[in-house]
Amino acid sequence: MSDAAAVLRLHYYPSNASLAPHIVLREIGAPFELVLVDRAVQAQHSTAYRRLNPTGRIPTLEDGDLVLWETAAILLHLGERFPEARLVPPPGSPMRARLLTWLFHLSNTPQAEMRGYFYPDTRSDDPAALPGIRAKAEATLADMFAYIDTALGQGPFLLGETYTVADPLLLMLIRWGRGFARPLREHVHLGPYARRLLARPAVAAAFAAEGISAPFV
Ligand SMILES: N[C@@H](CCC(=O)N[C@@H](CS)C(=O)NCC(=O)O)C(=O)O
Repeated sequence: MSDAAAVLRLHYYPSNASLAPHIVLREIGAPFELVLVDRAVQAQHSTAYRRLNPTGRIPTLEDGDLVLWETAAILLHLGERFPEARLVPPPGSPMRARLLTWLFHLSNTPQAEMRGYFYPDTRSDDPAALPGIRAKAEATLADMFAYIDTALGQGPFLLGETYTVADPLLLMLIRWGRGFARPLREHVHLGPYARRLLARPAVAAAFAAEGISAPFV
């Protein structure tokens, strides 16, 4: 069990899946440390990093003695650990169930599909197949985000009036889709939503700390 005074340490790489928990840490306002996992030297596969996170993926959160990986799990953990930040609805409530639905959906479905777009070489050893895999992933993602855009509607947030840990996750995915033939920001609701989130001081601070410059989405 971690205690509130334990050191929070987020292992990150700029604009990777660590961006969502990074934003949440800044929303919470508790002290934390950022530790760069230097992908330029494949540090995510180093023995030292894999000791923390055997999947060799980013992010990892250290919360005192607790070591946690999987973005959505980290988001939920942070929300529960700092209830005063009101970033997760109470357990057992209908809103909590909706939050769980979005966290699981966003990470299992569009986020997982993004790997086909960014890392098509993980899906085939045939170099000639890679452009087709990438294009198919982009088309699948366009369908997924058309649904998400409709579900979001006017929002203002994914769960309606309440900002939750699911919002930085969706913003991160919108950012990742900025290079699509139809960038995700061009969906009718996703664009204004992303701009709304980017205006939050915690979001701006996380982007700045990671050295992310415009275009943000
Ligand atoms: N389901 C995992 C996926 C994490 C993931 O794929 N992270 C990417 C960066 S965005 C990564 O570590 N890529 C490096 C690699 O696969 O070697 C999570 O959400 O934490």
